[in-house]
Amino acid sequence: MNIHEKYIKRCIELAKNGFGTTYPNPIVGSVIVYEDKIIGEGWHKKAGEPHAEVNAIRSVKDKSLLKKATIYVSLEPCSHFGKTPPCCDLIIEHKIPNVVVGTVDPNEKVAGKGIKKIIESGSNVIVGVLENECYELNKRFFTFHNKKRPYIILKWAESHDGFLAPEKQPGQKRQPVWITNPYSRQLVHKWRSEEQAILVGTQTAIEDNPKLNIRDWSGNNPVRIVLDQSNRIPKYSFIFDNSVKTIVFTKSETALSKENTIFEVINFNQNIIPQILAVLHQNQIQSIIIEGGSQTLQAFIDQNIWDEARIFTGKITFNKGIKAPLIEKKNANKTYIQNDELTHIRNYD
Ligand code: AOF
Ligand code: ZN
Repeated sequence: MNIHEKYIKRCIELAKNGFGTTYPNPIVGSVIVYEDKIIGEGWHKKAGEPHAEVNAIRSVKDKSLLKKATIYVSLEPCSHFGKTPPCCDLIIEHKIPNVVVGTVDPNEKVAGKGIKKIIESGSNVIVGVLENECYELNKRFFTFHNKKRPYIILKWAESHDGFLAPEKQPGQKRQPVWITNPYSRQLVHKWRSEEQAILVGTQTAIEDNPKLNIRDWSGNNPVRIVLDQSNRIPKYSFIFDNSVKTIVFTKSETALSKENTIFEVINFNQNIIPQILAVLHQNQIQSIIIEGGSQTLQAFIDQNIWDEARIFTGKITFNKGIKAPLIEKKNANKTYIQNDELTHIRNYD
C-alpha cells in the first residue's frame, strides 16, 4: 500500500461514520496531511450539513499549514451550490497545493467539474486512488446516478434441497415454515433498515401477508413496494395498513391513492421491471431489497437487473415445493450464521 492509498483508506474509514444518515448524499471522508502527518480529518455527517472537506479543513488548528498540505477525499470535491457551497472553491481559497481523490462524483451537477476547477487553479490533482473501494463505499449512490435506477439487492432463504417453501396440501392455506434461524432473521431486519425500499410480488403479498417493516432492528422502515396487477391483494393486508409509505404497482386506472399508500399505474403488457425502476428513480429511491417470491426474483435475475444477491440456505429439506430462483453463483462469498449458510453474490455486469 503506497502513501496515497494509506490516506484514502483513512478517508474511507471516516466516511463510514456517516452510514445511514447522509441520504440522499453519499458518505465521504477527508484527511489533510502535512509532512506525512494527519493535521485534519472530517466526514460528511448529514445531508444539508457541511461536506467532508469542510469539516476536515475546519479541524486544522494551524490554517497556515494548508498552503503546504495535501487534502485527501474519497469522492471528488463538489463544484455546485447545493444545500452547501462548492468544496472545490474552499480548497482553492485555502490554496491547498495537492489534492488526492478516490473517485469522480457521478452526480451530473459535479461529474469532473470539481476536479477541473482545482486543476485550473494550479493545484496538483491525483484521481483514482483505491477507486474500486471508494465506488463500493457508495454503491447505492453510484448505481442511482450512473444507471438511473436503485441499487438492487435480491434476498431469499432456501431449503437444503433448493425450495423456498414446501408443497401446499390441496385445499389448504400455505403454512409459513421458517428456513433460517432467529439470528439470520434479525440480520434481515438490519438489512431492511439499510435500504430505502423493499419489494415483494403479488403472490408473496397474498400468501404471506408480510409486514415488510423492521421489527427486530432500529432505524428507518423502507418504503414498501408491491406488485398488484389486478388488485388481488386483500385490502385488510398489513401492506395496506398505512403505517409505512407504500407504493402499489397496478394496471387499474380506478385505484385511488391515499395517505401513505400510493397506486402507480403501469403497463403490464410490457416489461414491467424498467417501468417500476423508472418510478423508483423519480421517487429518489437509491436502493431496494427484493424479498420474493420466486417469480419476481427470477424476473430480475433473467433480465440481469440486479446488483447483489444474499441467499440463506438452511438445514431443512422439503423434497417438493416452490423452487428457489436459479442464479449463477460467480463472485460468491460464503459465511455462516450458526447453521445457516449465507451466500453473497455481487453482480458487476
Ligand atoms: C463533496 N463532499 O462530503 C459530499 C459530496 O446538497 P449538497 O450541497 O449537500 O450537495 C450534495 C451533493 O454533493 C451530492 O449529491 C454529491 O454529488 C456531493 N457530495 N461532495 O465534495 C462531500 N457528501
Ligand atoms: Zn462538497
